[in-house]
Amino acid sequence: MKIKQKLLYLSLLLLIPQFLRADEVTITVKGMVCSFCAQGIKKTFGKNEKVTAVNVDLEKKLVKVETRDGESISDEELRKTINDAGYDVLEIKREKHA
Ligand SMILES: [Cu+2]
Repeated sequence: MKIKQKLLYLSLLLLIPQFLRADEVTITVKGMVCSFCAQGIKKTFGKNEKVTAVNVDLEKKLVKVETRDGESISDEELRKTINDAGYDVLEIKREKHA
């Protein structure tokens, strides 16, 4: 391989994970106490086309939201979604995953 090609190949390898990265956010929700609450929150997030998965842990009051590859969801947007569903956000934890 020529040096130029090598460099191009290398930079592509470095760039790809950036594009494929998605958000994985865990939200602690105040007032979410039963499966109806959980369904309501899931439904509200379901309207967001960036969101690919919503999982609820009722016991721990956690809502875990995952986005499409290359998409991210802001704290503000998360708060708004939870508020629209009728609940309050206590905490937002996020991790990027490939
Ligand atoms: Cu409820």
